[in-house]
Amino acid sequence: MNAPLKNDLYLRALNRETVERTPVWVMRQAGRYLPEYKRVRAQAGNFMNLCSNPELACEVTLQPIDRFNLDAAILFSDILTIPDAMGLELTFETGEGPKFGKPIKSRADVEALPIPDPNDSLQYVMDAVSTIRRELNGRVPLIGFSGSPWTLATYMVEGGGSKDFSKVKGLMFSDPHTMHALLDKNAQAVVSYLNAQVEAGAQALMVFDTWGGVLSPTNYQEFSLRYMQQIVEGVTREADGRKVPITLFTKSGGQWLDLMAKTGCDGLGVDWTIDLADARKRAGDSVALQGNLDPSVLYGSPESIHAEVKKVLDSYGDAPGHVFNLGHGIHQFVNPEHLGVMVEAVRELSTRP
Ligand code: 1CP
Repeated sequence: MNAPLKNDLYLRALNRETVERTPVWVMRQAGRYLPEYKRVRAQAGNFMNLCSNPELACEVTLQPIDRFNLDAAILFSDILTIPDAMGLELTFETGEGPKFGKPIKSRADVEALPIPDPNDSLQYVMDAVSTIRRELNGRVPLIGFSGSPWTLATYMVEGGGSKDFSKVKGLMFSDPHTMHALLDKNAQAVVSYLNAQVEAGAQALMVFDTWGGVLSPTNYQEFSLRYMQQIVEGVTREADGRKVPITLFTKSGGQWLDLMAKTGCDGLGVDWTIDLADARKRAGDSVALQGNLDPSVLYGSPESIHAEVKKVLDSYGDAPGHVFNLGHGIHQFVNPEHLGVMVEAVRELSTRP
């Protein structure tokens, strides 16, 4: 049996309940800006060794919780575990980002892709989830996650990161049928992967659509949003008698928050290119919002960080349903003490009498 939750601010805020103070966590909160992360990463040898060792994955997940008392933990893993389990042969070369040995090149490649059984080739992720949940001992909720079908497809077709998305967009425009077959497989794989994470102990879910914002409005709906909708409809929404909220985050997707809210998700991640007051108007009252401090604010002085945090809190206003976060992942060269300043500012400025 897992321990009862001592701090459920994050879950209550996503449910748009009134909370004593605004909960805060940070995308990529475990990672290279933390010296204690770099030590464990060096011990593991490479990034995938770190992800596939449940004890080490648990250790780095808890590091930012111990250091900053954040209000949610996020599983330490990566969105690219799914394509790796599909046989695309993922490697991370130091300083170079992800690479696939066998990227998707043809219709036949898509047809041959298996939908991985999460309790087989992805069992290491489920072991990390259950280990982290046990070690958290009810301190804060654990967020499970995956990439969106479109964002996964960009890496699978490009063979790694990309600047212009020429291959994946080339496929999308020249052979939309094959593109849809790939996205449908990815969506099925994501649903069973997220459901297995909930089964293993994840208490909330997040879908990272990092590259949805590179699409035109109509193509965003057809090639990204539609498959996130499939995920919202397919995932477990309750476990142990409590709602399992799901948050969708399309980077550069501020103009589509209304459409995203209509999927029936619980929360929307918002980047820093839209004011939270506008974001609320667009998204409506059916969802909570997560965000949206510009990650580069953490390069500024403590005084400027305090002032920028205040602007974000003020732009959301007094209504319930705000989860404080950066508008994208924390940068690797940020001074960790500056994140401490941010977290303290959120606590101080958002505490309600
Ligand atoms: O050498 C290292 O230590 C690798 C750096 C690193 C880390 C710390 C990578 C490689 N992934 C991660 C962890 C990670 N990735 C988490 C852990 C949990 C946490 O937030 O603390 C999460 C949620 C992700 C998700 C992820 N991976 C996304 C979506 C979110 C986002 O930031 O946009 C994406 C796009 C990836 C792909 C990826 N993995 C790693 C890198 C460097 C990249 C980006 C590659 C590119 O530039 O396209």
